[in-house]
Amino acid sequence: MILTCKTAGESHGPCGLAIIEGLPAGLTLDVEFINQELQRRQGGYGRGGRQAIETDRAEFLTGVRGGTTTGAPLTVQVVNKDSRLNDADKTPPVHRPRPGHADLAGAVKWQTNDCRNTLERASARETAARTAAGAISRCLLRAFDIRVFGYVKGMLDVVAPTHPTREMLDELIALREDSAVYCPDDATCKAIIAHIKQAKIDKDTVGGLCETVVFGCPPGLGSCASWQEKLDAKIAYAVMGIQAFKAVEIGLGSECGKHTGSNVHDPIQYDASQANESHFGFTRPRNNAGGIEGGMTNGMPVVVKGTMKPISTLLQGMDSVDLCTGQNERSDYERSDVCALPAASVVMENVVAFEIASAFLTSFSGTTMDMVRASFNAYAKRARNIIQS
Ligand code: EPS
Repeated sequence: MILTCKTAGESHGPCGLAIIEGLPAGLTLDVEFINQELQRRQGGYGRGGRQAIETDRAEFLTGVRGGTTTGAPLTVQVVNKDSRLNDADKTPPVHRPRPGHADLAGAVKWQTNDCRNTLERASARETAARTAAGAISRCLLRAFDIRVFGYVKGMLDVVAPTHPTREMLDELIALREDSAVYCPDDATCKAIIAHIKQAKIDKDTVGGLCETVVFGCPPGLGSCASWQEKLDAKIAYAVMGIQAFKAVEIGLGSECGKHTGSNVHDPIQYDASQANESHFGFTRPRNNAGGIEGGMTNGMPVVVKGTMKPISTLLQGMDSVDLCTGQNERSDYERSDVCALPAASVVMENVVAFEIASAFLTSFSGTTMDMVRASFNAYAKRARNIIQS
């Protein structure tokens, strides 16, 4: 069965839910880790008042018994403390759509001049459920030594000179934990904080750039056999599905078009002494492909960049139209964040992880973790014998 996730819930409804299908039985969930990811998603400099109200925790409603998956559909719930959707006084109608938000298109789509229903579902609050689902999938990845690292890479005129490696991973995680904006590079971190402060003063907002790197994927996850199975396409779909993301790049990304083939493609090397590594001995001196060729992992780290636009709720408002009168008005303001880029880096890390886990279980399927492991081990053994030395 293919690993899938559906989410439900409104920003100010009772809860967010993720329903995950396709996890094998016998996967032990690290609930502390899952909750840590939820907590990180709530944080980061630039957040607004909502996060002081919420304490996001994963509550397992179905598919888990004694901390271990049963193989049945898993439902995880994240409760909203600021639940007031059915109190009309506390969730007033929104008639002046915010440029950049789903407000206007949703009002037309659902044939109403009140943007409330649209914004409640379009809200980035939904990413709490998706982060929980991603963190759950990472419990599976970690059982196969696949590690995922996400961080804030840049904003406006600054880009961190950070290029994560497996060897640096623990140090990078520690640096990221020390950073108010989840950026392991101190100078970039300071510049980003200054930008967020200025945006707040200007009653404006800022977005930026996130990067996620996945270490330890065996070659062959995803497939070139059909375009729907291409892992880069699936990752792009998932990352573009994060609220406010406007661009996704794998490896060199759009820079590819600025260089010739010999400078873009990564030479192939083989080292039999490294056949027991996750890449089975196939290495590259560089990683412009971002670890994916032909829609499949090639044994190098998977490197994904995502760009988030500035939050569309501006304290200063923007030119808009009142949907009741048709008159030009400033857009409505709802309590919001000046910048949710650090949170978005956590969401991105976890949605990328989910796609990797899905591709992994497609290659190595099994109803139990033991069967998945046996399938993976058999594959790894054969892959190590491709070159008969
Ligand atoms: C959001 C508006 C704010 C954000 C929210 C996304 O919520 P509120 O209107 O309740 O202050 O805080 O993000 C979250 C609640 C979250 O947990 O990430 C929006 O309009 O998208």
